[in-house]
Amino acid sequence: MQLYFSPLSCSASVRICLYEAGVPAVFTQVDPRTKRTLDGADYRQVHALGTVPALRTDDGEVLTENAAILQYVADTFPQAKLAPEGTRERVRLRQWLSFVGTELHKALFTPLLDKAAPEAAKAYVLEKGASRLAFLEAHLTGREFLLEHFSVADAYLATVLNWSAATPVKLDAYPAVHAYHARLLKRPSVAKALSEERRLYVAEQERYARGA
Ligand SMILES: N[C@@H](CCC(=O)N[C@@H](CS)C(=O)NCC(=O)O)C(=O)O
Repeated sequence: MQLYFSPLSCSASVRICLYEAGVPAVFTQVDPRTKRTLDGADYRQVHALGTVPALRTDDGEVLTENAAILQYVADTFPQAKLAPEGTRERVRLRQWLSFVGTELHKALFTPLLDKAAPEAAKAYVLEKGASRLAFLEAHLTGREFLLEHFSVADAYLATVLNWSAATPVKLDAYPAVHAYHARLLKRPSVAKALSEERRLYVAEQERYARGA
C-alpha cells in the first residue's frame, strides 16, 4: 500500500489510520506547489487533479478522495475497528465524514489557508463556519468521539482541527471541540503521525525558503 501525501494536509488522517491498523505502507511525499514527488516524478500521472491523498492499493489500483480512502482502510483492516458495523452506524460514519470534508475542510479551512483567497472570502467563510463549529460543539458535548468509538472520521476531524492554529478559527470558543481536539492529539497514532509530518512540513518550508 502506498500513500501519496503532503505534510500536515488532510492526507495525515490516512497516515493516522494506517498507524491505528499497524500496517506497513510506503509514504510518498508530494510537493503541493510543483505537484511532484520528492524524487521528481510527476504526481499528476498518479492523480490528474494533483491533490492528496491518493492511495495505491496492493493490487495497483489508485484510490482518491479522502473519505473514500479512509473507508477503504477501515474495511481492509477490520481488526483495527476504525468503522462501526451495521447499516445505520455506517450511515452515521458517512454523515460525519461528509460533514468534516465539506463543511469544515473545504468550505471553512481551505479558503482560510489559501494565501490567494480574498480577505472578503475569508471573512465570509469564517462567519458561515461559526454555525458549523457550534453544531459540532453541540454534538461533542459529553462525547469522547464523533461516534461511539474512535473511527476514521475522528482521524479526519483531528487533522482538520489541527489547521485552526494557522487560521483565525479560535477553537477555545468551542470548549467541547477544544477538549476533543486536545484529547485526540494525545492519542498515540495521532501524536506520531502529526509529529512526523510536522518535521516534514518544516523541511518543506525550508526548501521553499531556499528557493529549491
Ligand atoms: N476532494 C479531495 C480534496 C483533497 C484536498 O483538498 N487536498 C489538499 C490537501 S488537504 C490538496 O491536495 N491541495 C492541493 C491543491 O488543491 O492543489 C479529497 O477529499 O480528498
